[in-house]
Amino acid sequence: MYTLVFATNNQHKVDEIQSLVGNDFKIIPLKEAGITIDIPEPHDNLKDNAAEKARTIHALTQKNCFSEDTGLEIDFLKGAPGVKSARYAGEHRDFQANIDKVLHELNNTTNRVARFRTVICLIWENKEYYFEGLCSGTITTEMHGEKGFGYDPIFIPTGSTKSFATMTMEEKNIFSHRQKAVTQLFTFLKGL
Ligand code: ITT
Repeated sequence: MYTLVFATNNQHKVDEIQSLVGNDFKIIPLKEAGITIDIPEPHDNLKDNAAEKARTIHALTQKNCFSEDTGLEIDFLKGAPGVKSARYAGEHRDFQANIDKVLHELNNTTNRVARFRTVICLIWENKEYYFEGLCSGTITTEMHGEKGFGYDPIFIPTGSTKSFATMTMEEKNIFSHRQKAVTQLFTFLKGL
């Protein structure tokens, strides 16, 4: 079995990815690896932030690892919150405040087209590899559901009538940006 450190402090991401991975790989979240740092995300694009996170953890552990950075891109907001998704309403990273801000900004428009984009950076045997997953959908006018995290209560993926926050993790994984990027990552690893 291969082990891979997952460079994230977000337990929801760990749970989603763990539910996708078979027995061939053991994912080690930062907490389990004994690492408690706040990983920097200083760049203006997902790829560079994903690289920064993976490189930071690789330098600390010297182990094979991967990171992912995700953004919600809303057409009416010209791609915002995008790379700023975690801190859209301020540095305190408040899911509810971020949702309130988005709903307020879309208050007067019927153009509610959006997508989640995930970029994964894998560092395997000291080489870097990138994978990307997209999930198209629309932003609702009010919140629906309490599952998941982040913007899940206001996002309905194309092909469903339900928000991510009303879905089980398995249902969300059928549509999700993260699932698509992670599937590429593990297909790549299995092919090595
Ligand atoms: P790490 O950097 O430690 O991995 P994070 O929470 O900072 O965790 P990101 O920067 O990748 O993660 O994500 C930015 C934000 O985008 C995140 O805080 C959520 O608000 C939102 N987000 C990411 N994935 C999401 C998903 O699947 N559903 C809903 N919102 C999501």
